[in-house]
Amino acid sequence: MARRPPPPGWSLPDSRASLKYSRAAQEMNGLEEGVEFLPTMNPKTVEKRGPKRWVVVTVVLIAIFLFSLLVGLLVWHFKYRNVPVQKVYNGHLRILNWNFLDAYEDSSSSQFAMLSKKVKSTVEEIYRSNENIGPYHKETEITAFSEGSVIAYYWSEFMVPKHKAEALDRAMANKQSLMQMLTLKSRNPALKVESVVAFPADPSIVQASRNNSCSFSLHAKEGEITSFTTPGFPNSPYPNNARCQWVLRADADSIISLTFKTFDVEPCSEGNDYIKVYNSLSPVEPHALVTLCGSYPPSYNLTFLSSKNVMLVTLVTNAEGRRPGFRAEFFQLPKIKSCGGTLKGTTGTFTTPFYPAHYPPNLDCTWDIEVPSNKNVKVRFNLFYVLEPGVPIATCTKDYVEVSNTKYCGERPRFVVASNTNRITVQFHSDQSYTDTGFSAEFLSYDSSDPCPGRFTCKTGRCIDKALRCDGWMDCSDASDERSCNCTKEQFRCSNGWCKSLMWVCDGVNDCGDNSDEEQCKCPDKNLKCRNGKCIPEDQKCNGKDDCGDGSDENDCVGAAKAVSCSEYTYKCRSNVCVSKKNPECDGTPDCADNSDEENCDCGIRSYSKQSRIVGGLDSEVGEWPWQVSLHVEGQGHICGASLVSNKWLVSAAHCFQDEMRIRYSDSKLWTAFLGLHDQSQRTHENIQKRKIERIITHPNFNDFTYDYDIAVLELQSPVTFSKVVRPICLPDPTHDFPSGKDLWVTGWGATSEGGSGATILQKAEIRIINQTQCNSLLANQMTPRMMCVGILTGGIDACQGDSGGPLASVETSSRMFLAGVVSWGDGCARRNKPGVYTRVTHLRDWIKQHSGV
Ligand code: 4AZ
Repeated sequence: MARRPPPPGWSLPDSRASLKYSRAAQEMNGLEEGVEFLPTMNPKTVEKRGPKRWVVVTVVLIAIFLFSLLVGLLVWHFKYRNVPVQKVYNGHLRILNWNFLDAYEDSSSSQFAMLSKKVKSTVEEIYRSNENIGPYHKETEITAFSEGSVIAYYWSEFMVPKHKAEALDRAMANKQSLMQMLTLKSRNPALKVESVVAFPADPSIVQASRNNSCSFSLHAKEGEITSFTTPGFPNSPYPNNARCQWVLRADADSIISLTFKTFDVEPCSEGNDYIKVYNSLSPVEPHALVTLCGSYPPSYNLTFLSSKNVMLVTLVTNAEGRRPGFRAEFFQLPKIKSCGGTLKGTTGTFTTPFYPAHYPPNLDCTWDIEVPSNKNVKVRFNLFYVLEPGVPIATCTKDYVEVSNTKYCGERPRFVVASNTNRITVQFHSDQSYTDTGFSAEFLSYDSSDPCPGRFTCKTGRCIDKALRCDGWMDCSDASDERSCNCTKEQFRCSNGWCKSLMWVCDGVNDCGDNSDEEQCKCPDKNLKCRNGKCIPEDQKCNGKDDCGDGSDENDCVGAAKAVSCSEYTYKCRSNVCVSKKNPECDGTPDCADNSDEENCDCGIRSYSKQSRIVGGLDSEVGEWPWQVSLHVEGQGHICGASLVSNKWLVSAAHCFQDEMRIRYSDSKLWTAFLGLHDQSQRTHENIQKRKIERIITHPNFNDFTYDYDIAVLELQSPVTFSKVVRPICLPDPTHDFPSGKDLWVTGWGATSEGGSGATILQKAEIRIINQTQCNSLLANQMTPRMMCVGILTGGIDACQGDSGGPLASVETSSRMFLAGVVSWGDGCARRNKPGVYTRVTHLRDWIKQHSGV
């Protein structure tokens, strides 16, 4: 750290300091000289004539010290302790002896002015009567009224010395004391008020409410949908440094349903723009329903309900980063009188009110479920989203579902709660803030002696196929199907007692969970395992020499990528220099001296930031996979998938273009590519770009018996325009490593079950790369180096007929997506131990480049 020069007047413990000191010493010598002139015969007289020298010095020093202390204290008191701070509170109170008039909705009406004056003086009276509040009150403004009898909303501004701020906070937070003040002090109140509450608020709201240029008030019309947008939407972005608010109202005894139809604000991050919806006309945290930021695809459910006839939407923006904003719609609904009820029968379904919209706040529902008396009952929650920000799922202190004395909250995968009688009660509680999608559940009756006839009963109550017991896969969510198992000859016993297929041993994937299936295949201590399995001493890694023989010890070196000798696994820059870093393409860091690894990187980015979850299974969101192409044949509709890799070129599977008896699929004129498509039943949407195919180039080595070299490139007749829903995926370098165990995404409109029909909405599934050797043994040695196995070996998730040609996408660093594979073939679909087979793009990368130039 650099040293600052001392300020003028400072003394240093150096020669200058000693000079100063000696001058003082000289002065003292002067005093001593004077003493020398006094008569010395009577020493007492000499003493009486003045205090001793040290007494004088001490007194002077003490005086200086006390004076400085006093000055310091005064400065501290006036400058710091007493410095006034601004405090703002938002509050509301209920007026009991008043009737609501429609004119109260209009803040410029005389009726509004009259009632606000009264409320203001009542609020001021409350404040005056408290010594911790009254002296600091500066201003109160009534912002709105709503029904009930009349609820008044206001903000109050205070200027309070710093040391009194905490006392003010405490006094304002004390509901009882605010009320007491009113009842005790006000002898003849014109307004009978109750429920006076106030919460600390952002001082900028005072500024915003004074300048109401971005303040809107809307009342729902019976049977009509009202829409509103951020200023300028969709033609221009919303303003910077804005505080906007929309007051939404409905008729008395109604509630509001609000839906954001389009939503695109700054990405979520501290200090960035956000939108908040309140179940009140007061923007206070305890009544916040949701805070929204980032962008949402139009298909995402952004519907929120109020508990009363008011709602407030606020927009807070910062100094930079303007986005389009939102378009929202709202309408009124009758207030729900009750929810829940009695459900009888052997089976049935029930959901939280308005599911899958966010349930309303302040709600309690009870379902009393009863099945025939000779049966027991269980409840299966198929979808469960009861999450409040910041609430631990262990406590469920806010919104929750209660069944058999256990509270459930948060986001939970499908779960079952069973009763050992024929009755069960499900209670749902939502508090006044933050709501979620809720749940969708079913109840089922079962035989108490045999809860899962012919099947295995998990400890959770779920029934699974008996064959799934001790098969090495966790099928019960509590793993009860894999406990107390005797491993078979084909299985390996993990250290934690699980039995796993012998095939999974030493495959580079921690299948046991405790890594015991991989431990024994490790290289000796201080050795490194090469990709080809060879063990080499650790110090040979990144030494610039290919010690493994496959270059894998030189292709992932820490620090700046250094130039190394080229091998099968090292990335080659355009200058033909090879660098040591693994997968350096488009990772945001220039690794080649000529920057060639960061060129042509406008690819692999999705327009919609992926939200934390997908409601309703495996449907994709609009714009989630902007490189996905649907290839149609005239008169037949969707036949295959493909991936957009530039504005003119697609990558697909060669087998899609093989002629059949009556149809010449190799004829490019037959095909039409749909880009930006989401729903096969809506192919005329303005976002969709439709192109004819100019030419189809299939790999000359494609073998239609083995499906080796299953790749094709297709040229579009005219280029597409990149948009939110049309964008290319990145093509990986031939040296790009997609390791076994990595999770990838496959997408398509193919069949949703083996032999079933195709999907209407683009589907997505997350699947895992499977070790090539294992895969070869699972698929009867049909694998070639141009193929890779990707799937979930428990079955149930896979590509299927109609997905062929489509992308297998991998999220790489810098969150770009790369085309790892092309859907090619499989032994049926989603069968256990039968993963899907994909064309390995890295092995055919040079061929793609050669024919498409991409
Ligand atoms: C097909 O027929 C197909 N399970 C594609 C992928 C898979 C199976 C069949 C993988 O297009």
